[in-house]
Amino acid sequence: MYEDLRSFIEKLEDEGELLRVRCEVDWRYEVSGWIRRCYDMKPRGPALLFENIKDYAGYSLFANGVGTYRRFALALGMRPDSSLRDIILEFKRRCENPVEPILVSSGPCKENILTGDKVNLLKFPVPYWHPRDGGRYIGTWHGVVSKDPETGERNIGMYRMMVVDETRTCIGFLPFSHLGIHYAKAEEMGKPLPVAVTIGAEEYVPIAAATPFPAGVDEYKMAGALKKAPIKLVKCETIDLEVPASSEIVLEGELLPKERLEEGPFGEHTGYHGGPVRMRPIFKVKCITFRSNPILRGTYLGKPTDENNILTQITNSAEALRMFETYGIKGVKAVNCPAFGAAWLSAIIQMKPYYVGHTWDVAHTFIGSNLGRHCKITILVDEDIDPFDIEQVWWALTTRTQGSRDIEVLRFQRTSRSDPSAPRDAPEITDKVIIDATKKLDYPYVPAYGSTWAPVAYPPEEIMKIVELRWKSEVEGKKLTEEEVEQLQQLNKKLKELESEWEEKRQSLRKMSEEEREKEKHRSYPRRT
Ligand SMILES: Cc1cc2nc3c(=O)[nH]c(=O)nc-3n(C[C@H](O)[C@H](O)[C@H](O)COP(=O)(O)O)c2cc1C
Ligand SMILES: [Mn+2]
Repeated sequence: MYEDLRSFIEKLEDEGELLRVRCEVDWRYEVSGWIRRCYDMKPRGPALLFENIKDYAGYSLFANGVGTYRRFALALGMRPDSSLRDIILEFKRRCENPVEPILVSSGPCKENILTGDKVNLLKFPVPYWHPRDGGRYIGTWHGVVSKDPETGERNIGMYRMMVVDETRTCIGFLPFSHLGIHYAKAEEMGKPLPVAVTIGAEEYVPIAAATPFPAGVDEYKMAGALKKAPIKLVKCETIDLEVPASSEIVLEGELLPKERLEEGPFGEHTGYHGGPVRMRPIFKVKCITFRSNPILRGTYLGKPTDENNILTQITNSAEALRMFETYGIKGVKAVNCPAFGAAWLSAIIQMKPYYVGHTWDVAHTFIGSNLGRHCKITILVDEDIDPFDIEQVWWALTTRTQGSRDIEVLRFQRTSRSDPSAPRDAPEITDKVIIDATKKLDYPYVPAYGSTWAPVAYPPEEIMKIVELRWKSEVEGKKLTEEEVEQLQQLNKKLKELESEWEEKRQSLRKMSEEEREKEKHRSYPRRT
């Protein structure tokens, strides 16, 4: 497990997953161009360490660290070829065992300390990500730390931060985010809210900060769960908050009550400059601490599939499973929030429906949760459909749904303003669609099928096993082992037994009464008289 961002970068380099960009790159839009090129490569390109950013000698910028499933697996210390499904399941399993952080006396993040008029956010190579952005965004892959002013509960969230000037940023948190709740309470008390920002800590921290854990959960504990070891924290210099000792850069300050400034637009997670300029709370920075030769961790957000979409696909799919378990909703087998659909905006839920209406219960629970807050399209599929294989999902959509019965449109649901299709006069409101693409349980039971739904046309298991063995011997020209020869004999024997069963089914299916025959004749070739 990695103690800091630098050891993860080294690991990526060992694995051939890192590109050191040594030529001079402009922080105006060009950094984004390099990252974009890596997103668009097939297969997706490497993580990037920019070592020579124009005007910023001695500073570097790291991006696209977990922009592929391979690198996300490496970040978790898993085998790089782990499947997406396994990464999600491992993520979920780890989250079941939170690990308390520990407080240490000092750490690399204290190597340099700036206070008073030395504070300058533009000391760091903060990119201008898109020409249409409202400013330079220093916070794109980080953790914003705050405490509930009433209860003292700690929260770390990832909310975009636009530099206003040397000592101020806007923070783009939504009102239902946990920072939003802390801030609302502080503002009611008329008090500033102390806030610290950690940039470039070990990747578990920003990953946990971006995961929609329930309110009241300390994300440092969850980062520890992902790390399988405690996150080492140090006290801030000027406020009563703790930050990871390994952070490359730490900003300390406060969110001012009642004051707002223009923030945005920004190239957003939906893939658009979807939202307008917003009036956002102001973060006044009083102190900056940083490692020598700091690495600014950032990410480029834009048209899917960006690094943030990959992250959100994993975090939200895993958290959805935990949420269903916590609520005691049975039957859910897997959840996939596809990265290429901007992760937050759609979900495919694989389940085994036990009763008529079960699918709707599951979908409504998801949409009503913090995870489904932006989810516009929720698709429910059966156990035999792999939710990670969009071809299979498409087949279920085309063959297991009837538009008028299986598609429900919920109107006036909450969302963020980043979706350009939202109504112009009410952009926080969206329609949400549920598509039940499961085999319906309320169809008449067909004894010959043994089910309410048409059987899938696919050769029996035994036949496929026989073909597998014969393929080996006949096509690949390999000699079967004694065990395999024996297996083949057993399979052929089983087939003989099955044949009588199949014949019986065939007969019962084909048996028609005289009345049914007449009816069916007319149905196939209608006659007027
Ligand atoms: C790259 C990135 C940028 C994000 N930007 C924002 C943002 O600007 N505002 C916001 O409310 N959520 C944003 N999110 C989503 C939040 O990080 C996520 O909902 C998280 O759960 C918030 O923490 P909280 O649940 O403790 O409030 C972003 C996520 C990622 C990965
Ligand atoms: Mn939280």
